[in-house]
Amino acid sequence: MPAPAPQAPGGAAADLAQQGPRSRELWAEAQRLFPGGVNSPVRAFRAVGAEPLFIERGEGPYLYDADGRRYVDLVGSWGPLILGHAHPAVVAAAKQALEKGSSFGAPCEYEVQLGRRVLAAMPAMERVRFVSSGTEAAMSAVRLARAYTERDLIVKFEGCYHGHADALLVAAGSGATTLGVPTSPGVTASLAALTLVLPFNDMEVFDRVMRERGREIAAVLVEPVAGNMGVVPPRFGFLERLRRRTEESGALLVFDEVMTGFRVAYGGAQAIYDIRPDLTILSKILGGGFPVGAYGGRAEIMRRIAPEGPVYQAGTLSGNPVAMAAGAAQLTELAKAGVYQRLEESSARLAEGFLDALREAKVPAYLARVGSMATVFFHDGEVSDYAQATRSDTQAYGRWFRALLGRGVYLPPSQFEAFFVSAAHTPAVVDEVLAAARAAAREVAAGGGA
Ligand code: KE4
Repeated sequence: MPAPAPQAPGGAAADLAQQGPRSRELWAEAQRLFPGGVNSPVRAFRAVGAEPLFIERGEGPYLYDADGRRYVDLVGSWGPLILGHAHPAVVAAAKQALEKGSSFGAPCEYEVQLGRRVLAAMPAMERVRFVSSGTEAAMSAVRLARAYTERDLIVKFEGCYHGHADALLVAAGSGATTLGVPTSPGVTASLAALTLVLPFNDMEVFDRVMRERGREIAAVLVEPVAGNMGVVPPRFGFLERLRRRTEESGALLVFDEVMTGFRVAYGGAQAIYDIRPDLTILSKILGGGFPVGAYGGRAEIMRRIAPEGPVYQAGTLSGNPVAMAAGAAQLTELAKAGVYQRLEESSARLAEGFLDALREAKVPAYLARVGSMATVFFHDGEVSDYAQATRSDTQAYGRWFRALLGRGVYLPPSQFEAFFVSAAHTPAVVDEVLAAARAAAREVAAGGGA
């Protein structure tokens, strides 16, 4: 186990939650270079009353910031690092590919190696197309669904996030909710009017809309386990209802498994809930930490995609050899026996330990978890939809975030995100986190927090 980085003098909680000198220096320059100083909004830590740490390297379950301080990472780059940072098999595969060239803009064997693994993992995907991000995959799937059904309307659910394509940035979760702009300026009213936003987990409303407008609907998009309002699992029967009503109406059911794919099970949420979607969107774990997205589904639908069909979609770095090699190596490791069992055990212990610590400190909290993705909501009682999620105490979450960061544990900087446990989070690492959590919970209860 790597030696712990030098803690702040006296190990005072507050110090590790503050930027060190090198992060401070880089942050000053970054704010002169990038909007808000970042290249993706949620990283700016605005929702948690702190300033971001610049990360220099990751190793297994740990992140090391630019000042050499060590943190247990529960973000995992927002999901991709399910094996932990710099896993030897992933690094070796990426290095080997890179030494033969970084990009060819031509078919390569690595694409076949990753494509083969994706179709074997998710039988509902008979054809797949690789792209470079989850956003690109989602926007392409929407275009394909509209072309295939010759309909315009799409349905999404409040609090679900499918990337930042205009058609989908309506009542979105993740950073859009975190920053309070669920429907972004710049998305034209005419385009937003083609996106119907329904309450997640509400079958009555869904039934009514499908009865009234089902024949106009091209696709129903859903995160089968919502992760972008915090983790909100589907109510019993909800996904089956989406499947049934879309089949009845001729709309396509599109599972956005960017977060859940290879996370909640090797076969994704569609495996654990036993639903065959018409199209699936993937990213994150698929790329082993490199920019990879994918969309795929029934062959008769996917045949509409150029050059086989008329629906245009293209990408210079789609199927990039280095990214494909890293993704294939990560999936190869994940397919080995026992990986998901160990992930389940460590995730259950860590999440329950968080909840016990907060209960002991008499802080109202609700835990939602599916496999190794989870959220602690600072909410008194169940959270099963967006309205409940957004009634959480985000100030308390900020105190929890800062109190844990100050003790060397790096949580997602938003109440409306999932935290992720990796295969590198051994029992000893989980113990480290839970020791910090017990102290942090007392700090939250006292209304403190650095
Ligand atoms: P990207 O375009 O960020 O690769 O993927 C968009 C996306 C699509 N679908 C789901 C279910 C997703 O969770 C995401 C992206 N997730 C966020 C975090 N929840 C990415 C973090 C960020 O925006 O910086």
